[in-house]
Amino acid sequence: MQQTLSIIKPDAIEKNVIGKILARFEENGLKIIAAKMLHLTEEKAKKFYMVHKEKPFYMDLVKFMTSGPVLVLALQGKEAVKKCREIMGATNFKDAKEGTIRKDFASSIERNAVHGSDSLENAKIEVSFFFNNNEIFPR
Ligand code: IDP
Ligand code: MG
Repeated sequence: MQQTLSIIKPDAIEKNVIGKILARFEENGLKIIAAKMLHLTEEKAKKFYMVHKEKPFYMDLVKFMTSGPVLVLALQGKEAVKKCREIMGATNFKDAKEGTIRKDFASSIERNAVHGSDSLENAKIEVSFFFNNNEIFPR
C-alpha cells in the first residue's frame, strides 16, 4: 500500500467538478484518506513548487495556484503514486488519454485540474507538507 498527494486545482474547483474528480479516484481503487479545502498563500505555493523555480512558468503557476481555493487530498492504494498519475493523465491535456481527469477537465497545460505526486519519495514529502498524522485516516 502507498499513499500519495493530490490537489484539485483552482480551475477544477471553479468548474464545480470536485465530486466528479473524487469519484474518478474512488472508482479506480484509491481511497481518500485525508482531505481539506484551503487557499494557498503565495509563500506556501512557491515552496510546494520549489523544484520548478527555474522554469519559465513558475511565477504563473504560483499565481494560478493561489487564484482560488484548492482541495488537498491524500490517497491510499496499491501502487497509489503511479495509479494516481494514470488516472490524472498527461501534464498537457492535449496528450492525455481518453477517460483521464485532465482529458476531461483541463483547459490548458497550466490549468490542468489536478496535481499528483511523481514518486513515492515526493509523495511522502508532499503528504506531510499538508497533513499532520492525526489528519490522515489510512484504512
Ligand atoms: P505534473 O503536474 O504533471 O507533475 P509538472 O511538470 O510537475 O507536471 O508541472 C507542474 C505544473 O506546472 C503542471 O501541472 C502545470 O500546472 C504547470 N506546467 C507544467 N508545464 C507547464 C508549461 O509548459 N506551461 C505552463 N504551465 C506548466
Ligand atoms: Mg509534477
